Amino acid sequence: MVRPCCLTIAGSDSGGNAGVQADLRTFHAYHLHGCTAFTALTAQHPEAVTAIHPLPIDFIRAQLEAVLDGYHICALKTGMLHSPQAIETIAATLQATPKIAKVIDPVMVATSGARLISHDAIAVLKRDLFPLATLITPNRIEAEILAGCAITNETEAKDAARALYDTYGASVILKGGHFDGDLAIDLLYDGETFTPAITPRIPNPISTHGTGCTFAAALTAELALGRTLVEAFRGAKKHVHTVIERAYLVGPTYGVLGFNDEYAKVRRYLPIQ
Ligand code: PXL
Repeated sequence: MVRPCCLTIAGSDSGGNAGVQADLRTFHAYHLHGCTAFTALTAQHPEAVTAIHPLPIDFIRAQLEAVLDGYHICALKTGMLHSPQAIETIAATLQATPKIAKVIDPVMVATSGARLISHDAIAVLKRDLFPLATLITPNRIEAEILAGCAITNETEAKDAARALYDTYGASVILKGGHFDGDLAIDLLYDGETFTPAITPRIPNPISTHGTGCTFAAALTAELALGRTLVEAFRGAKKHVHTVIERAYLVGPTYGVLGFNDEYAKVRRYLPIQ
């Protein structure tokens, strides 16, 4: 039996909280193998990104070509994509992979406030990559930039999700982690139905750095396991809640998201098509 694999196309976080490091940890929590295509290396800890080293475009392409052929990749995610040229190359390569579910996490700004994508790259993200997406996962700030409108309440959140779906034909999960309040409310729109997923906000968590990457990676793992969008949404939301709850210290003040092995027991691998 060949098991499904996941692929992450994203940046490296030297602190091991976010980026490819968070993605691989998440795939492993689901007992899935993860392939990687690094777009950039970052030097950082939870409070600052101190350097960014974009990888050569040819090398990004080479990584993708190396893994897309021989591994049974059922779902992929993208994270920090950085430059317009990187996005163009990734989109051109992914054109030929219609069977792979694609979670596009439009990463723009790190938790510390550092910009992880250039201004002109956002236009290319919309033009080239969003049309290939199964699912787009902006947080509120990213959704405001992408949809070009303010999101301050549920009606505006629904309008933005609908506008993104109508423009790009991809389902949208609008993450509510950046709203104030006692509840962390995320909203899935699949073109027909709005599905909320709600968890209580965890007070004073030891760490939340990397939750966006972890959520998108959990969605990718769930889709690789053949789950529906709604199942994947609920599963990934629960996963993120649990890893925040289980966050632990890895330095005097820095923490990292914890482990959630719950899904490891559930093995529902699909046969190769
Ligand atoms: O959380 C977004 C993100 C994605 N990818 C990398 C990052 C960050 C945030 O810091 O460093 C590499």
